[in-house]
Amino acid sequence: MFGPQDDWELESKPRCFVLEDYEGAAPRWCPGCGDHAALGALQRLARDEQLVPEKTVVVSGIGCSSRFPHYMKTYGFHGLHGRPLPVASGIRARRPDLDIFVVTGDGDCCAIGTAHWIHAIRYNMKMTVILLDNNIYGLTKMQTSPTTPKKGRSATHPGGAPLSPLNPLQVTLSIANVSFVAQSVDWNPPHMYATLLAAHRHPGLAFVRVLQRCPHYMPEGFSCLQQDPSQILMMTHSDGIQLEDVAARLFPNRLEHDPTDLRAAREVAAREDVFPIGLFYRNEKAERYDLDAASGIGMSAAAKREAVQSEMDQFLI
Ligand SMILES: Cc1ncc(C[n+]2csc(CCOP(=O)(O)OP(=O)(O)O)c2C)c(N)n1
Ligand code: SF4
Ligand SMILES: [Mg+2]
Repeated sequence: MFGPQDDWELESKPRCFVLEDYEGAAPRWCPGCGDHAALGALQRLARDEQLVPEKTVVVSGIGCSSRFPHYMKTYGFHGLHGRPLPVASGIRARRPDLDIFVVTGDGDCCAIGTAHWIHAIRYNMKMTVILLDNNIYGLTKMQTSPTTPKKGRSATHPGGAPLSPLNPLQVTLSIANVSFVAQSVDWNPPHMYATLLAAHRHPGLAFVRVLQRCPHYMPEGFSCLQQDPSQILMMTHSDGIQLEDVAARLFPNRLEHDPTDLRAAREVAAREDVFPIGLFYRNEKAERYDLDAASGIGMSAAAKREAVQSEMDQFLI
């Protein structure tokens, strides 16, 4: 006899995801590029949080760092330069069930994408935003970016960048309704992982800047920080980024910082004598535009169509 029988039952087995379930195409970044470490951290996070691959989406703009979606075996959107945040916001507005990660670069986010960055922070829709900041435009071969240090040489400023850099942390912490800001470094995977995990669990837009090495165009980029870890100031707090002792001891220079204190967060972010890492600020009660969008305006699709039609009828000639 053919066809389904009445007594058939479909039992779906619980799924268990392993690292390979998140591994997409083989990365084509240069050897030693910090993007490799960030990719590994995100894949481990996905595995440890058991994110369902078909319910996870990685959105990016354009740049070396923005190649991320190709290397994650999840849904992805490798979009337009500077526009990952509006794309991710659109996805979030209609799909509250998805885990959304945005990967962007210092050019993508802090130059061409600046307006979107500011408004996305204020809208505070749930997503994890990872800014891979290598202080340069990598993909287009070494132009000055907004975060290139003053006097740093580049293809556009061979004599050295004439202006002081923009500080993405200070900018983000000054935007209305900001709800989560943290910083980490690609060369300490446990810290980067713990930071991304805290970001992913945050109920709102979590902004994480990762200092990312670009050995191809910025070979000395962050070498002073790697050689002398005392130049890094690790923020600690019982509500901050939790790190095991074995990883934490690499950062002897510490500061107890309460992540609910926005004014103190801004002061730490402005420091130029050290590079602060850890959680600057977290406010789980900040307003969220995606919750508003999900509840809609209380009208059915048919009622909306009718209302639009009656508005349009006013212009009939
Ligand atoms: C509208 C538009 N303008 C310019 C470009 C050229 N462009 C592509 S990537 C890029 C800079 C990328 O720098 P960043 O975001 O720092 O990424 P990285 O390569 O350093 O990871 C630029 C200017 C483009 N693709 N589209
Ligand atoms: S150019 Fe720099 S940022 Fe781009 S892949 Fe190579 S090392 Fe990474
Ligand atoms: Mg860059």
